[in-house]
Amino acid sequence: MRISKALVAIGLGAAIAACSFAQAADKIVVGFSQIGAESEWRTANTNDVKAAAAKAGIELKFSDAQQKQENQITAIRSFISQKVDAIGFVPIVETGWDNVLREAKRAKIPVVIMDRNLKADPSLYTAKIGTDSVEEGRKAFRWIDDYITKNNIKPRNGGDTINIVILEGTVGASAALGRSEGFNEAFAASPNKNKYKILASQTGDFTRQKGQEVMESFLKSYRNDIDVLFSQNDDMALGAIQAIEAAGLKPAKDIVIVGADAVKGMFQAMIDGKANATIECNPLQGELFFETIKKILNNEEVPKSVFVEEGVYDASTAAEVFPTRQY
Ligand code: GYE
Repeated sequence: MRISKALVAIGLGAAIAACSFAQAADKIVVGFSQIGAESEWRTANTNDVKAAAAKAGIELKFSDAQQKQENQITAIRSFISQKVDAIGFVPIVETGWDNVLREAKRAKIPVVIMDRNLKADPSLYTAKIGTDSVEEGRKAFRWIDDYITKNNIKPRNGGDTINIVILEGTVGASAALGRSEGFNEAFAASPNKNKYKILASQTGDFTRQKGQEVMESFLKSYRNDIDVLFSQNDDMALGAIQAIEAAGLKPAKDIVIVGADAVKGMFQAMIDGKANATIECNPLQGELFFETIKKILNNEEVPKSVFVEEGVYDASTAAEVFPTRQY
């Protein structure tokens, strides 16, 4: 009698232990390496990933690389040694990922790329979720061409060409390379191509501070010649607006300003009459990212590459659209 009671107790205890162990083991663990916090867009992306992980019941190991590829590689290696169920990361630049991806593959840990694109053998990652930066670049040039043509805007310096300056994103980042590629492609394809000239194009590293500094230097050389600014993200455009005002010029009037991302700060600038348009880049990728990971871990098929949806917004609708913006 005594023995059997003890056995029951042991059995129960073991069952409870097994159950809580199984529960812990059931929770999917995902390691995620983010680039950093260089822009309003990036902050929205990070917040979205964290919220989506919580909503999906996923344990997220989040690592901030402070804008350094080597920190991302270190983080990914540490996720591999912790034997996480899946790894996600935003490639800060396109190249240099092969070795660490091979290590993840050898450890049989699926990798899902988020936001930016990379150049690596497709067998080294399972899926990619992101934004179509080439298309964003095309949209930017087309918007400018349309606006200049419809409003019959003439070169400020009385010359023959509408002069454009470009603030590029982080050197080597797909979001910068793609936006340049799409912009140049649409430029070359435009029937109005002879009307435009790119005066200067330089990186502002996707930050407000650098955007301001580089715009200051553009204005030093070409104060009276610049007609259009295409900034490859909104943060750099917001920095540039400060430089333009400091130089005694009127943003959005003397210089047409087009950004990319469609963050709230840029909507505010459009409402204030200081910016003209922004090409949307959607940071809300978390839900799809974790859904994809769950499918992969369930051995379901997932598309190799998915682009999230994106629009274009300009000053004419900014005030109306602003309250609906999520980031
Ligand atoms: O445009 C920029 C950010 O990779 C698409 O990175 C993203 C870009 C975005 O810092 O603001």
